[in-house]
Amino acid sequence: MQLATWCWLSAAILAAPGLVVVASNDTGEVGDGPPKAACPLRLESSGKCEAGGDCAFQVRLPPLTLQLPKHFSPIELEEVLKEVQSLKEMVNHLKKSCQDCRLQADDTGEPGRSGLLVPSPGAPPGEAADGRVQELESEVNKLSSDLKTAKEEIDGLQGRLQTLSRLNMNNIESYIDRKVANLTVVVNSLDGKCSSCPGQEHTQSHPVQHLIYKDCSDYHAIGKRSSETYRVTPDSKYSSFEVYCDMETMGGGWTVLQARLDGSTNFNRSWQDYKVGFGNIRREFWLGNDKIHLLTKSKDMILRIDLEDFNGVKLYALYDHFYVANEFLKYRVHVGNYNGTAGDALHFSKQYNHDMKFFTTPDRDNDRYPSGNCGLFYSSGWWFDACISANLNGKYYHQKYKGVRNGIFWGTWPGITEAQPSGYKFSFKEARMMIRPKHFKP
Ligand SMILES: *[C@@H]1O[C@H](CO)[C@@H](O)[C@H](O)[C@H]1NC(C)=O
Ligand SMILES: *[C@@H]1O[C@H](CO)[C@@H](O)[C@H](O)[C@H]1NC(C)=O
Ligand SMILES: *[C@@H]1O[C@H](CO)[C@@H](O)[C@H](O)[C@H]1NC(C)=O
Ligand SMILES: *[C@@H]1O[C@H](CO)[C@@H](O)[C@H](O)[C@H]1NC(C)=O
Ligand SMILES: [Ca+2]
Repeated sequence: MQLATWCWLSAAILAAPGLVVVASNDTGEVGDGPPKAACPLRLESSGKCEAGGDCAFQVRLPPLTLQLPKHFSPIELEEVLKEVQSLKEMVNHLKKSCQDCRLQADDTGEPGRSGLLVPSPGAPPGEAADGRVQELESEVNKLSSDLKTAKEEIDGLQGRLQTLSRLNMNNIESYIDRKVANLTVVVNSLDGKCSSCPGQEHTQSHPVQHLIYKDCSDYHAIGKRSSETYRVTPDSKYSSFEVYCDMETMGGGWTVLQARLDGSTNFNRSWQDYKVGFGNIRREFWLGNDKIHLLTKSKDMILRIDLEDFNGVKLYALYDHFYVANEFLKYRVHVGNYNGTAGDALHFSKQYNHDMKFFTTPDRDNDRYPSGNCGLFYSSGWWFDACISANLNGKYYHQKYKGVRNGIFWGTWPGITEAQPSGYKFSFKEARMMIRPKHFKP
C-alpha cells in the first residue's frame, strides 16, 4: 500500500504521549529535539486489511522535545506549557480526525460519527474504497499543512523562549528573595519577642543584668570602648564565639567579619573552611559564614567596608543593609543601598552585581559563570557573579602584580580599571568588612 510508506511531514509534532522537557546545561540555546530530517510524522497501515483491500491507517505523532535553559524557572515554564498544551490539543484534534478516518476505513459502509470521510451512500464498494483513499490523501494533505502551521507556531514559541530575557529571571529571583527577606523579618521579630519577654520579667525583678551580648554593639552599650576581642551569642540556640570589635570607627560598635593586613593568611580555601572561619581574628581572618549568618540574622545590620591602597589612600563603602542567608541557601548575600567614598563596587552594573549572589569557593561552584568556577579562577571564596566587580578575599599581593586579576579587588577604586603600563594590576594594602545594627546610636 503506497500510503504505508508515506513519510513526508517534516513538522515537529506534539502528540498524545506528551511533552518531554529536557534540562540543558546550555543557557543560551533553545531548540527542538529531533533533527528536521528525521521525518517525525508517519502514516502507516494498522495491519488490519480486509478482503476488499481496505486497510486501516494510523498516524503516529512523535513527542516534542524542547531544550530549556538550565536556569529556566518553573513559573515561566508553566506559562509556556499552557501555550504548548493548546497547540498539542490542536494537533490531537487533527490526530483524532485521522483516527476517525481509520474507523471509517474499518467500518465499510457505516458513516463515521465525525462525518469527515463519509463515502457517498450509493457508490459501489470498490469506488467507495478508492474515494476513501483519495479523501484520506487529501485529509492527510490538509493535516500536513495544518501540522506545518503548528510547526510555525512552535517555532514562534521557541523564538519567544529564546527571547525570555535574563531580566525576567531576575524578576522572579528577586521576587523569591523578597519573600525570603520578608520571612526573615518575621522570623527575626518572633525571635525578638521570644527573647525579650523573659528578659523584661527578669529586669523588673532583678535590675541591671545584661546577659546576652549578641554582637559588638551590645558591648558598646554597656560602656566597652576598647577595640578588642569579645565573646558574642547572636543566637542563644547556638554556642557563643569570639569576635573582634572595632569600638572607634564612626562611633564604634562594629563586629569585624573579615580583615586583610599582610598576607599572613591564605584565603584560597574550601567551602568547609569558609563555613567555620579561618585565620587569626586579631589579624587576618574570615569569621565564618555560619557565624556571619547568625550575626546578620539576629539584628538588621549595616555593612562597612574599609580599604587602603599602597599609596596610603583610604576609602570606605557603607551599605544600609547586610544579610547572609544560611548554608542551605548557599549563604546568599543581601546588600542594601550604598553610601561612602570607595564607590559601589558590589552593585557595579547589571552584568556585575554581587548582591543576591550565592557563596562560591574553589570546591563549590554556585556562581553565575556557566563555564567554570569563579572561586577557582580567582583563588578565593566570595559571592561571585560571573565573576567579579569586587573581591575582598582575593590573594594578598604586596605590590602591583601581573596576570589574572586574582588579588583583592574593588572595581570602583579610583583609577583601578585604567590600563597600567605593562599590564600591572592594582593591589590593596588593607581591607576590612564589619557590621553594626542599623539602629545603633553611638
Ligand atoms: C553539562 O556540563 C557538563 C560539564 O560541562 C558536561 O559534562 C555534561 O555533559 C553537560 N550535560 C549536558 C546535558 O549538556
Ligand atoms: C514584603 O512585605 C512588604 C511589607 O510587609 C510587602 O509590601 C511586600 O509586598 C512583601 N513582599 C512580598 C514579595 O511578599
Ligand atoms: C587554590 O586552591 C586550589 C585547590 O583548592 C588550587 O588548585 C589552586 O592552584 C590554588 N590557587 C592558588 C593561586 O594558589
Ligand atoms: C551618607 O553618609 C553620610 C555620612 O554618614 C550622611 O551624612 C549622608 O546623609 C548619607 N547619605 C545617604 C544618601 O544616606
Ligand atoms: Ca560556575
